[in-house]
Amino acid sequence: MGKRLERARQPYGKKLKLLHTWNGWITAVLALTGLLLAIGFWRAVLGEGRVWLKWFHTAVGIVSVIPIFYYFLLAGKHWKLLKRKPWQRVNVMVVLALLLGWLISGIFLWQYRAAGPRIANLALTAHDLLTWIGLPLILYHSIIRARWLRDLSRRSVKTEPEEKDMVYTPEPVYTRREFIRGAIGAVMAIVFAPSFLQWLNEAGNVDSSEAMARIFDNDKNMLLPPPSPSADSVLPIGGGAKGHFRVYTVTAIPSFTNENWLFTVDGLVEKPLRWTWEQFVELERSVQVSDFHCVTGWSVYSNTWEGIPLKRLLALAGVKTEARTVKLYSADGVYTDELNLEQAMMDDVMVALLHDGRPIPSDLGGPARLIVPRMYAYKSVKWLHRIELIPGEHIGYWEERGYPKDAWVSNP
Ligand SMILES: Nc1nc2c(c(=O)[nH]1)N[C@H]1C(S)=C(S)[C@@H](COP(=O)(O)O)O[C@H]1N2
Ligand SMILES: [Mo]
Repeated sequence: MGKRLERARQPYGKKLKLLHTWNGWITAVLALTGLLLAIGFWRAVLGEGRVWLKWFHTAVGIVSVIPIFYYFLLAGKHWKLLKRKPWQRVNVMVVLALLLGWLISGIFLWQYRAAGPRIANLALTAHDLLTWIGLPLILYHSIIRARWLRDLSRRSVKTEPEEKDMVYTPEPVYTRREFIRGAIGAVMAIVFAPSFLQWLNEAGNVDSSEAMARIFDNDKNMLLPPPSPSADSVLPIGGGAKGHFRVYTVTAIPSFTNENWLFTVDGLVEKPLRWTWEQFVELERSVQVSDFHCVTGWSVYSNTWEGIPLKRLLALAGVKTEARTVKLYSADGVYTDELNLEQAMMDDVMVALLHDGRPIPSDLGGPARLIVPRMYAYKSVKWLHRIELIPGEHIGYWEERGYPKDAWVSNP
């Protein structure tokens, strides 16, 4: 009887151990890459590498379905072995719930277009929340796990009968191991708390004036005179933006002065145009309210943008009939994107100078950035300084690196 049980349990113990090792490594890779993607500091360091890291993170996430699936299969059997260890049961439950939560929210983030921005926003919030809460728990779990897994594999090669094997040996109330666990928990809290607070701040619908005051500190531009907001912008008519911009860039954040900033419209136009900052702020501006969606799952709603509609600039320059594409250049010297003429003529495509009544700061693409409300934000070129009309096609920076050429937000 004992022999048979032993034989039956041995492969199971081995399998579970192997699964744990695999799952541990996969979770570690996902956690590491996920943290690099989520923390603004690392995003800035990564630049272009961010998008490759995102694909890698997504691919590993998809592969992780296999061990998670097996985990659930084995969890049932495993359950009996933990009969007298309620905390380890809780532990296993929490880990399974976390893995499932990450998996489901991750699938929505991966399929962000089908999901639409609202669901992608929720999925990103859940994914981040699970990370900030779950990662410390998972690390804590891996310490406990190491212990019972050791016990388990020892048990499965023992020859004693099961009853004796399962005897519960009480431990001192406060063991050295528990002390170590507690200490590690405290260190984790210290490491994660600042990031968690930052995330809370970004995810919450921060009061816009406060948010802008904070963002305003990030303005390294020194362009004079500042654009003075119109009455609609000061209000602002959108009621203040809801959400928080995550700063994206593929270069160091550029900054400008009146000396090194110029805005040009050239290529296939009747009349090439060129403005200094002093001239550019004199152009007539409009105000519009629109939402802003990034493909990574975050949005900022009800932005009041003030700027010059792109179609007005194109009309001033006079587009030649051979022109097919409007190529957009960032003054960072690297980032470009494009719109076809029909898209560029949409009323709400704007070269924006102000957001909620304040000059757009340098980290968010100021002094002038494009806004294409009906498309994902990778079309909204930051530090826009040149518009060229070209006869052929152009493939934008992110499109060249795997983003879809069709950037329409289908169900905002
Ligand atoms: N020059 C430049 N423009 C850019 C990008 C960039 O990296 N460089 N990122 C794009 C992407 S993917 C998004 S989501 C938005 C982000 O705008 P924000 O950094 O102001 O939040 O800018 C877009 N425009
Ligand atoms: Mo984006």
